[in-house]
Amino acid sequence: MECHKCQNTCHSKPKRGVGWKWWGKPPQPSPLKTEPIPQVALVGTPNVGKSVLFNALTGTYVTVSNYPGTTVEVSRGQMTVGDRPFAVVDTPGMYSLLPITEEEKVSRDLLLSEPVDLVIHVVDAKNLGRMLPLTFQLIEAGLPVLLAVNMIDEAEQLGIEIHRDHLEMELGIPVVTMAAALNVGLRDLKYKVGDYVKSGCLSGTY
Ligand SMILES: Nc1nc2c(ncn2[C@@H]2O[C@H](COP(=O)(O)OP(=O)(O)OP(=O)(O)O)[C@@H](O)[C@H]2O)c(=O)[nH]1
Ligand SMILES: [Mg+2]
Repeated sequence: MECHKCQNTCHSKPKRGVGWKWWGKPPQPSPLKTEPIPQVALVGTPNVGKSVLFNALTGTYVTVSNYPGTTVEVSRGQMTVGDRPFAVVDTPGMYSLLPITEEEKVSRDLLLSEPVDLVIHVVDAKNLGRMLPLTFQLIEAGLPVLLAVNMIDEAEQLGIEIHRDHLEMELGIPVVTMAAALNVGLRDLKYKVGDYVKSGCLSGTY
């Protein structure tokens, strides 16, 4: 007979009535009640600084894997805002929600099939006009969008001014100006993400 204690064949008999009944199911630990981790997706056209921002937000513990059924890589990590963890996903560059390339298709599919609580649309401050059409598409798709106007360092050097308040008013979404490569504006970005969680919707003055 197989021993209930040592899993080996021996002659010790299990004591009945002690602890859980040896012939029944062991007591199951009560499932821990955990809050779901909100997911933030970084999206935008190629070369706007999504991956630099992703690395700055998440640090070193990231996983890189092919999106199911494709050879397109997607990076996933975690960041903490206040004391709350967030899942962060870095999507491949996309110009439109109507995909042409495999990368764009992956980004579109990810946004529409995964539970994404907040989309951070990263744009290049030097080329706002070319990038805002995607912002409108994301908003029209019903996604909660935060606009991260990146590379303000380069825009400033070219004499381009970004009127953040004006953009927020016109678009009706929160806007952050930043230079991810220089760690400028990251705190403001995290603050706005935290606001989103606290209020249940994106908060601000817009
Ligand atoms: N000057 C400046 N350069 C930046 C900033 N953020 C990113 N870059 C640079 O922009 C280039 C592109 O950055 P990535 O993070 O790879 O861009 P991406 O959006 O992930 O590009 P894809 O993965 O191709 O979609 C890199 O050379 C970065 O160093 C910034 O705030 N200021
Ligand atoms: Mg990238």
